[in-house]
Amino acid sequence: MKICDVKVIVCSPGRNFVTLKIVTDEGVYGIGDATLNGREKSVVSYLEDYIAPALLGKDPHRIEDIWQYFYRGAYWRRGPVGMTAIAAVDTALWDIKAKVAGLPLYQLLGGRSRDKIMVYTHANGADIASTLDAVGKAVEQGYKAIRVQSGIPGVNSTYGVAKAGQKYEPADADLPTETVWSTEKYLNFTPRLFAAVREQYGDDLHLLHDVHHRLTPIEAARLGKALEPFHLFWMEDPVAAENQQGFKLIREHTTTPIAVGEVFNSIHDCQALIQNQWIDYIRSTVVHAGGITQLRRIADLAALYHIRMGCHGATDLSPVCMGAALHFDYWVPNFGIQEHMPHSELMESVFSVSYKFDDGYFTPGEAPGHGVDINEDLAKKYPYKRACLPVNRLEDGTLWHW
Ligand code: CS2
Ligand code: MG
Repeated sequence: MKICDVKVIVCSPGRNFVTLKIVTDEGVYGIGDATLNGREKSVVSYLEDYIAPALLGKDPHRIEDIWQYFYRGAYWRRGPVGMTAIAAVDTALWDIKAKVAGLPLYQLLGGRSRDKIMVYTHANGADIASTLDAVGKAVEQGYKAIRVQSGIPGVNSTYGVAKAGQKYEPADADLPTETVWSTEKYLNFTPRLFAAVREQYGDDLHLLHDVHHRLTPIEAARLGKALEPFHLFWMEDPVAAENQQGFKLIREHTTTPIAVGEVFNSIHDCQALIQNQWIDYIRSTVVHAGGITQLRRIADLAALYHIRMGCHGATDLSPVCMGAALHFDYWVPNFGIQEHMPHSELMESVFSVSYKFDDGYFTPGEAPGHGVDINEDLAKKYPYKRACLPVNRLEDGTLWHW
């Protein structure tokens, strides 16, 4: 079997997605997500100009060798652009292998380790009252785990919170919008938010919270400690992780579980975090962490240190990534939870999916491969539209953590 065609499909059915399609001389094809939010075209170029020509003629069954070829062969290892491109190739090749075997992808990884996959969704609002309503709606939809974010009094735009009447979509403008952040207002407000949620909804719900790298380690330690009475499932991205040692300080002060990793693209980004047991969950997922081939190495390393997986699943990860991640989650022994930010009906008309939601849990479906496909004709109707993530400043204008 040989690879005879490689296509990069860019579309924007409500938001931008980049999809790689690898076609074989036997007619079987596979697809992989290659979306890097706000920087999509860099990955398109990486794939079209450098990877696609080198893939032609290769045996698609040699997934490991092809991964190493592009990782080591580039000379310039790691980085979000290159690793997203490699992830797309890897996902498409696993899709092909599973289709040839006539099996759902999770079977090739070792079969399922659970009956169903717990997911968490987002509940957010402009203030505590509307956030409480949003939590109630998520509970009605069956979710057992909910990420809670709220607008902060005195802060006019909060990342992670939808603008009035709109669905939450962080990449919102042709050029980055600038928002203002106040650490003090946030730290004083957030424990009150979680006290209100526990008061109204009791102790059984799993509650999560995303800090979006806005704090320093000692500030994050204060937040983790203040949130302990509300027993969060996790506190996510408390600080930026370039300095992995920052997590040591947080860890020494609080028992609130810590999750990080959605911006990681390599096992080396989390090596110290894992081996020092400074975290509890790794949030890396298929599209940004080098595909299934590298993600399972991260998971195996994490398992040695009692750390579980909690894959990123925002809407900028396409249904192709979600499908592949759900197969991974079904298999991975040290599974924790999967994020689920639902894609719109329009998005799911361009991408057909086999995965199913039922009462707070997903199953990946039994279709051969990862079970997600793209309708190329429909995709053409929604051309790329540049959309950037916002930039954050403190009240005095200082550019702040992101
Ligand atoms: C967020 C994302 O889902 C999450 O946990 O942090 O909304 C993230 O900001 C976006 O995926 C960025 O592209
Ligand atoms: Mg996050």
